[in-house]
Amino acid sequence: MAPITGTTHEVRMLGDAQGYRFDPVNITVKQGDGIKWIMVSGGPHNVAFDAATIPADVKPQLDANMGTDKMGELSSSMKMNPNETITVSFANIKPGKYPYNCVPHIAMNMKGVVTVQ
Ligand SMILES: [Cu+2]
Repeated sequence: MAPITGTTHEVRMLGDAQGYRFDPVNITVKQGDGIKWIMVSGGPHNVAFDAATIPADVKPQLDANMGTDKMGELSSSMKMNPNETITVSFANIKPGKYPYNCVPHIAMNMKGVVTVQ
């Protein structure tokens, strides 16, 4: 895992009367920053990068940067309780757009995009 050297941004994971969603849906970070996803409501939620869209030369580093709390490649464990978090480092991740989703709620369009500058 390449450690976070910059800012750690926050994205909330929500499920309520307004639907299932990441807030913000789109987030732009600098290489070396991190993102902390926070479980707020309506879990279980997780963070799963779309393996089909992640370049082959990014996949191993991004997977490593998700740490060991995972249920599969590029897919974090489920978070059920408020204030549980998932932190991912974007150190050594080349600039690009990295789509992700919440596995339990992908059919309800719980999707987001991380842009690395
Ligand atoms: Cu979800």
